[in-house]
Amino acid sequence: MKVSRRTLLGASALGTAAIAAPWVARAQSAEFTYKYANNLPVAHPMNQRAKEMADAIKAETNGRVEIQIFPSNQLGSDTDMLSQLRSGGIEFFTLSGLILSTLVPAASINGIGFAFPDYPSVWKAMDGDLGQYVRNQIAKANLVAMDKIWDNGFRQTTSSTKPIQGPEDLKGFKIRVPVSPLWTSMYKAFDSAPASINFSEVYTALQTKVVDGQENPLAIIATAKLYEVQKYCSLTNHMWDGFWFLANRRAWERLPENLRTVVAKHVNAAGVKEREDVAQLNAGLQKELTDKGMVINQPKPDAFRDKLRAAGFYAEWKGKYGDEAWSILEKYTGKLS
Ligand code: X2X
Repeated sequence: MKVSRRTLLGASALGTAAIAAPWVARAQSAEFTYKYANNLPVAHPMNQRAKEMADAIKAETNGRVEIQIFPSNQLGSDTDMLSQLRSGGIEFFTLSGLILSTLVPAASINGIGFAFPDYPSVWKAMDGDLGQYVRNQIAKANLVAMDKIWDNGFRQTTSSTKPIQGPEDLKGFKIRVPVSPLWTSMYKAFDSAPASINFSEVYTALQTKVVDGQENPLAIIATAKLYEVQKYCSLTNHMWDGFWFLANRRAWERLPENLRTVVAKHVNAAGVKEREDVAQLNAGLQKELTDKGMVINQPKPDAFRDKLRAAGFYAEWKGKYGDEAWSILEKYTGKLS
C-alpha cells in the first residue's frame, strides 16, 4: 500500500512536470528583469534584506518581476552607478543622500554635522516631513525614491595613526570622504585635508596610506573589514547617513500599477528590517572590533560642534539649503545655527 502510493505519487509528479515543462519555462523568464546595484559587501544587512526582498517580490508577482542584485560595487563606483541609474542601464540603486546631492543638492541635508542626537529623531524626520521634502526634490531630478530610507548609520572615525579625541586632532588629518560637497566642506571647517574617494577604492586607499583615516558606521567598518587597515576607531557619531532606494523613472513607470505596489511594499518592508539589523549590529560591534585589535574611544560632541559653528559651517549650509528646508530640519533636531 505504502509503496504503491509512493509509486503513484512519483509517477504523477513526473507526469505533471513533463506536461507542464514548456509552460513553466515560459513563466520562469520574468516579464520584468530589473537590476539593483549597491556599494556594500554581501555580508552587510542591506544585501541580506535585499535578497529576501527580491524573493518576496518574485513570489508575490508570480515570477513576473525578477530583481537581480549586484552588491559590492560590481557594476562600478557610486559615481558610475548613479549615471547608469539615470540612463536606465540599471533600474534600482541605493545611494547615500549625501552623494546623491551632487545631482539633488537638498538630499545631503540629513548629513549636517552633529544634527541628530539619536535614531528616534532620525526616523521621525526621515519618515516625516524632512524625508518627504527630500523625496520631492529627488522626483524633480526624474528619479523615484521609495518612501523608507535604508539605514547606513551614525558615522564614526577611524585612523591608522591616532585616536580622534577632539576637533584639534582633525587638524591636517588626511581623511577619505565620499564624493560630496557637504563632506568636503565639513572637514575643511575642521581644517582637515579631505580627499574625495569612492567607497570602491577606500580599502586600498587606506592600505597604501594615500589617506590616514576614513569615517563610516561600525556595520561598514566591520563588514568591509576596514579594521584590517585601521587601528583606531573614535565614536564621533558626527552625522547620520542613509541610503535612498532609487528607481529609474522610465523603468518604474513601465511596471503596471499593481506590480509597482507590490515592489514598493517589499522594498520598504526590507528597508525597515534593515534598519533594525543595522542598529542591532552596531550595538554589538564595539566588542567585536576591539577583539580584532581596534582601539576604541568616545569623544564628546560639544567641542566638534563649537568648532563647526565658529567656522561658519551651519550658517553657510543654511544659506545653501534655504530657510524652508533648514526649518524643516530644525523641527526635528532643535536649533542648529
Ligand atoms: O562611501 C561610503 O563611505 C559609504 C559606504 O558609507 C556610503 O555609501 C556613503
